[in-house]
Amino acid sequence: EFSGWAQHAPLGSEKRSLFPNQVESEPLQSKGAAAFKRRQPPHIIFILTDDQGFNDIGYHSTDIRTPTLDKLAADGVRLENYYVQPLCTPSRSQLMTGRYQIHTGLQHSIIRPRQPSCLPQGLVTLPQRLQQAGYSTHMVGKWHLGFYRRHCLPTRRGFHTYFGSLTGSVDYYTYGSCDGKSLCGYDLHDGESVAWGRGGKYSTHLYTQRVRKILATHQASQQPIFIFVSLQAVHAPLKPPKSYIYPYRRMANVLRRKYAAVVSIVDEAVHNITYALRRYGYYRNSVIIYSTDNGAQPFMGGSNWPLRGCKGTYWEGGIRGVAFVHSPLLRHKRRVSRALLHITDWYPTLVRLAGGDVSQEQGLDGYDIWPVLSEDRILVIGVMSPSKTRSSQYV
Ligand SMILES: [Ca+2]
Repeated sequence: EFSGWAQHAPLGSEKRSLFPNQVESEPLQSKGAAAFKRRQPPHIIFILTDDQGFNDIGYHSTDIRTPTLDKLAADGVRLENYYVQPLCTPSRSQLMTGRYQIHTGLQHSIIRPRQPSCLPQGLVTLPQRLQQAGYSTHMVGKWHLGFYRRHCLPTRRGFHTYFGSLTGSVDYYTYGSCDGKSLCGYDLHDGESVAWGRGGKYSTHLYTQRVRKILATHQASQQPIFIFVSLQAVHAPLKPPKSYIYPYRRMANVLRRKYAAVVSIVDEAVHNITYALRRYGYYRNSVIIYSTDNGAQPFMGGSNWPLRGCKGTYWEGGIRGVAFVHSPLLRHKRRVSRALLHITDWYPTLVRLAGGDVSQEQGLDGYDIWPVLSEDRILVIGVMSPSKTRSSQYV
């Protein structure tokens, strides 16, 4: 049963639509329980970039241009006090489970290609919960949560389909991935098979093409969809096509020039994804979340200015992430949120939006922040009681 937004709607407000942005096309029925007409939960598009720094998005930066991201953020809610982990694997494990990395066992560093480790089997994942809620779930891009056994693969951890790379620092064209200099391999996978012969195309373009295909073939009105677009951009090795570097040709720092081009390609990708969302009938009932996985590496052209530190550190530059939410379903849009938010919050938030219930889940670290995002409410977290039950309320 869908209870996501309705739960936070003011009581006795039949005169005001629960879903103000959709009232024109689909008016709610006027009497009694019928007013709470059950609707399809929203389509969820989660775009995660890799190593994008605080200063690496148009609305923060003076040298990088991201008109699409800027507009989506301006029309949605910009998250200016949002935290992630300083590295890929810990951050991604938190996103998938709603738990701090100390609880996923992935607190140390990234999972290296030869390391027999992965996201623990016993932890339920966000896409598994969304599948339970009736979603069609898809992942495109970088996994980096281990693959040493088949049960570690994205398709065994809640995704109906998967297309992407299982490791990090993969080449954007050849999909070659190395663990030191002694061991290299081809890392582009479709489902549980190696996607031989699919390389050669720049990954952000290849992944966008896949997302577009998923959106074009799925029936938006029949079933809610969750797509985790986990771009390998803007992580090194930076090899953007030359045409994207040209607009930044006057930038003195050559690394930064390439980096800016890689960010611009992400901007274009998000433009194409949102265009497809509109074209294929998803947009009006969608939630788009954009987030980095950790701070930038300045030695690779990224910038976390004005924050101190970088990727791999617990300074603000390593863990304060760029992020925003864009959705026609947000009640209070076009604003900047300075609420203290965390990457573990997406799990309970999205499960609730999907109509699921997290109240019985033990050990969750994240909180449902939809009322914070949508209605600008404040989440007050209580002191843990001796029974370790968590208390929280929205004011
Ligand atoms: Ca990363």
